[in-house]
Amino acid sequence: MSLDPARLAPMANAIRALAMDAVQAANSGHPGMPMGMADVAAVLWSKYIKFDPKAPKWPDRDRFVLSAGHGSMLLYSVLHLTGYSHPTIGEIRNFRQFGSPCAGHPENTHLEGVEATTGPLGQGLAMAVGMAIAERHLNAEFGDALVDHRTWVIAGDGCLMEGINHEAIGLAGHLKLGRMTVLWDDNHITIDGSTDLSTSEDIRARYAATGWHVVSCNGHDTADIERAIDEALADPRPSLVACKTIIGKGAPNKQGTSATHGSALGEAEVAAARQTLGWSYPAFEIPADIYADWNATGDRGNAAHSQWRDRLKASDRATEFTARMNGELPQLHDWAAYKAQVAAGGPKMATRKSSEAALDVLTQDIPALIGGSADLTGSNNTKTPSTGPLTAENYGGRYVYYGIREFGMAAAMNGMALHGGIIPYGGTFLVFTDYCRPAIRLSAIQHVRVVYVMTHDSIGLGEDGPTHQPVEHVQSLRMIPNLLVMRPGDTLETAECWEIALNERSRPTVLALTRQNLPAVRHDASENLCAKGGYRLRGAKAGRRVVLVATGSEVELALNVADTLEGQGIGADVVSMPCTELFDEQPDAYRADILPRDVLRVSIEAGTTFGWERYTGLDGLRIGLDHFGASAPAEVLFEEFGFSVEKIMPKILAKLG
Ligand SMILES: Cc1ncc(C[n+]2csc(CCOP(=O)(O)OP(=O)(O)O)c2C)c(N)n1
Ligand SMILES: [Mg+2]
Repeated sequence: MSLDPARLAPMANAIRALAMDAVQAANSGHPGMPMGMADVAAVLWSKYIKFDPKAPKWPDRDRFVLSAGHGSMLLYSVLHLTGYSHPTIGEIRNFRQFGSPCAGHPENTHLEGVEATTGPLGQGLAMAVGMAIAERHLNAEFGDALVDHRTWVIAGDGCLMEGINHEAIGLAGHLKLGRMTVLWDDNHITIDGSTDLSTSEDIRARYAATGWHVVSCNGHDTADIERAIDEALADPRPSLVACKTIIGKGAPNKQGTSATHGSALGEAEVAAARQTLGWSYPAFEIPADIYADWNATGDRGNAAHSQWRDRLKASDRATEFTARMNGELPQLHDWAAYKAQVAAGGPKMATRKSSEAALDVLTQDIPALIGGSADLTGSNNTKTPSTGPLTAENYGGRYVYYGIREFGMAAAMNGMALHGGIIPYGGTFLVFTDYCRPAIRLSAIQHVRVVYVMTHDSIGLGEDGPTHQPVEHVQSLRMIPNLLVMRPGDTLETAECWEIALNERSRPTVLALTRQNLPAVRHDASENLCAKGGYRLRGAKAGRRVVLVATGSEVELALNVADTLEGQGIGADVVSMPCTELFDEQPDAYRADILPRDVLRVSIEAGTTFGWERYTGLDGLRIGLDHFGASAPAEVLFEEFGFSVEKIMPKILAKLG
């Protein structure tokens, strides 16, 4: 079927008009990209994207990601015109105003139809790779009848220029994600001007070298766009469709220049654009026949959806599939027994090993768990017998070898979680959270359940030295809102932290885990005490004058310090604080009981002390590491840097006076 160019032109102009008028009304925003890609969008939704505005979340819809998130008005226009209940025209009029779901950049929490929060360039495309992985995996598991959709991306020059693009397309090419199509807004313009200012790269050659199919088209010739997309769909590889466009197309004096990128066109230019486009309607008014043509684009998806519903009804796996897509956890058969066994005691163990032991059980019971590591599988202990490799030959596997692509891994995990049906976890060294921090931040903004398994969490990793030893990382991750940062102190706490992370449906978690062995510090699994964030691990025996608050590997040290204090008749509580965020959410009375003000409060954590004043008070004592580590065996480093009973005792005694 070929589309009718005469019908597509006014449909595209409706996007152009809404974009330039909304940006003009807000006097803020980006008209150039929506105006430039309007023709491509009209073709894409008219013929290709499978969507149902009446049921925006049905699991077998195509996923569309606007990676060039600054062009948000393109997406808002399409959602409105195709008949999603939101955004309304009123909400579009309020583009970029407080309370409007039409935020400056698309936010997945604001509108159905916005599959991912985008704006940080490059990450949208990288998340789409995760969505495409999720689709193939669930297809392998549930079959064509239930899972059979595509992933579409609109990306700009910026998305392709960012470093993460290399990681993302490398992974997609390797995994042969042929159902992924990227439409590149090849307009030769970025904010500073022509792309000639900053790049001479042969993007087509780079994509081809990475295992992608590449095709070009004139992004303003709808028949040519159609030809190119048809070719992309026919090719088994993931496809890059280079759409040669003019940024701000339709604004007669500004099109083709960066002036249209990120500011209102101005009243005069908007009026001139109306002339040029032959668009005689007032701002925010769309003629009924154009609405009707846009609305009709949803008919294909609506029909596909109803056929899919029939197939779901007929499927003997309907309940399982629906629960899975709803993100529900199945019954955990062996978990309680596992925790009881751990509480009974065991050998000294690194918490990365404790995490592996927990994952052994959890991956057996929870098929949605898809693991992976950025080339540190043996160090992160992320692979279990239940998770075979997920490869181009076997998408049914449950372990992704992400390669040395930390940022790409984190973004792909966001995409998998956004897709639904998958709970992704992935590992690297904690110090390299810096390499994926922008995606961790997007996990938090997007409220997705992603678990970061970050091992080698302090100087305790030893000989690899300061480049590999996290110092500021735990504390700096705690600063990210809506992110749980957990530093468990033994095998039981690690199990509890995993349990919390998996039950958190709208928050990501970072697990900070040790390389070095730790003894068991708790032997009662009757209540998940980590869920309180911090709890009294051991109460003072003598009159309490000190509360020691420690996390992770330093809990053992705190217990030893407490023993020594008690030996001198000084009562000391030991508080284990695996997760400050959860502790902060406890009632005042609980927190006051755990951290009383009338005693000396001492924090012990092998990381920056910055921020621990919140728990020790300014008059408390903070034992930490406010400088980089060194290359030496772990025990030597702990001793040298003051993490020993002998070095801590005099500081406490001096404070007690
Ligand atoms: C990671 C990141 N860096 C910088 C920006 C700021 N920024 C927004 S759009 C843009 C230029 C993008 O150029 P292009 O993708 O070609 O978009 P176009 O101007 O063609 O619409 C920049 C630098 C951003 N949003 N994200
Ligand atoms: Mg551009």
